[in-house]
Amino acid sequence: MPKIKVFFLAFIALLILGVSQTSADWLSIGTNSGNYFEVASVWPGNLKINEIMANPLGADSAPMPGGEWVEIYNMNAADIDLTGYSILDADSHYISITTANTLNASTIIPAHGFMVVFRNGAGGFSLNNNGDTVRLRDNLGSDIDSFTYGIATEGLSWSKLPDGIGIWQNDCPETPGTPNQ
Ligand SMILES: [Ca+2]
Ligand SMILES: [Ca+2]
Repeated sequence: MPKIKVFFLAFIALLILGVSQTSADWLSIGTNSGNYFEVASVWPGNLKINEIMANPLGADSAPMPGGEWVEIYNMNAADIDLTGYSILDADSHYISITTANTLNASTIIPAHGFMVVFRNGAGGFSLNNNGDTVRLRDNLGSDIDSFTYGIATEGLSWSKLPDGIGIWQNDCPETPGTPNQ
């Protein structure tokens, strides 16, 4: 067999091994489906800051369900546990995502679903009403999404339209835990 052919076959073999290795890595992330393409869509980058209530009616530091909050949208086809994730403001003050400050008292964000994280009276963390940066940090300390907004009108949201993939718009009706409008 000519050398070039041997190298070519070796290359193809490596390619196949590489693909199956990648497939195994995705599978190790874990979903209830063996479908490669569905599994491959599960990654933290598919978690998006989706709506920001920086200037709520009433006190901005009020306990939930009042006060400031941030909605996250999960573009993955699988539930993800956000234990250890946090929301940060421009000053790097942060709130950790726990069962005590989420809308449904759960750290699990459903597949193609929402999670609302409330400031819930937290001290240092605050979303300025005349502009701020919101960041979503994962459990390994990496910022996986961020958005810098401008003026926040009282009682109205900064929202991504459509959810997850859309353009940010201000002065939207608040829709905590439901599709943006
Ligand atoms: Ca505020
Ligand atoms: Ca919403």
